[in-house]
Amino acid sequence: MTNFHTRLGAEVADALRDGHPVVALESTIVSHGLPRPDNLRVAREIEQAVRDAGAVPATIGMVRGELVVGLDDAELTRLATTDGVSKLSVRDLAVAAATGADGATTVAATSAVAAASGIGVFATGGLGGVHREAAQSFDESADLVTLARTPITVVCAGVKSILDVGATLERLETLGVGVVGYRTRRFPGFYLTDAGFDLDWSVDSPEQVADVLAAREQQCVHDGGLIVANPLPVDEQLDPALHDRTLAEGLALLERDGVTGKAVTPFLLAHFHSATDGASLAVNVRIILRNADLAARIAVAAAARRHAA
Ligand code: PSU
Ligand code: MN
Repeated sequence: MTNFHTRLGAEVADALRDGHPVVALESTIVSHGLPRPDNLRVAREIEQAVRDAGAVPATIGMVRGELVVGLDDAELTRLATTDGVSKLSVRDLAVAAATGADGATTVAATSAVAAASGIGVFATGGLGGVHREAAQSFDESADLVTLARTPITVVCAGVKSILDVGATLERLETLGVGVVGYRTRRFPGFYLTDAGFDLDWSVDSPEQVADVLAAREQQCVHDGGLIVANPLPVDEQLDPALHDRTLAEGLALLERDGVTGKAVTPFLLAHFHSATDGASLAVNVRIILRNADLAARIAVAAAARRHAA
């Protein structure tokens, strides 16, 4: 009989047992969000950024039906370089396992698997959210509802600027997902430093985020997710004029080609990467590396707090 239990990578298993800091990383960014061949190099750099800040990386994905927390380099390479890797949200995990699929986990699936494995901090680029035209298409990422019921801290540069950011913030409020800016009271727009919306809260240090997590745990009231929104410095963002032009083109192409559902996000990201001659790719990589570093420092602060308690 096939065993469908999640497998922890050896290093991740040791770290979790010993209470050392661990940071979850998603694989959809690698398989569907970044172009080959850069994607594999970047996947390794993200893991290195986590290590450099003192935590153990746990990239999550599915290999031949086995759900793995802490992919090894061969497994990471497989998801980054082979065709036919599925984009897996939470609802897909069991079906993909039973059918022996290779799959990459989205923010939603990565959050759920990480939390179920005892990992509290997760780094990604930008969250999914409410798509433009969602009033007609109903296209809202499962990232939002999953974060409403999953106790995980997600470090990200806001939600992808291809989305309806205002509507996404409203949905996060309704769903009870915490949102704090990291050293800012403006919500970042992924490629852009500022998406044009105020935030109620900002935190100043990894230690302060660790305090938030401890408070939440001790209060036992809110068991949903916390978004730590970490904006790019203004001089590192994508040129806003180039951004707006590229987005308008991408949205027109989406309509022309009739792209819908889970293909929308990868389609728009790929359009950005090709239409900006790699400028958006460089920005995307910067975003992820910065978030991996901050997430690791939060995990380190949270582990130190637990040990002191
Ligand atoms: N952020 C990135 N690149 C990505 C994604 C996020 O910088 O590729 C992925 C994440 O896995 C996220 C998914 O969960 O896009 C959202 O897809 P959808 O809109 O179909 O839910
Ligand atoms: Mn969608």
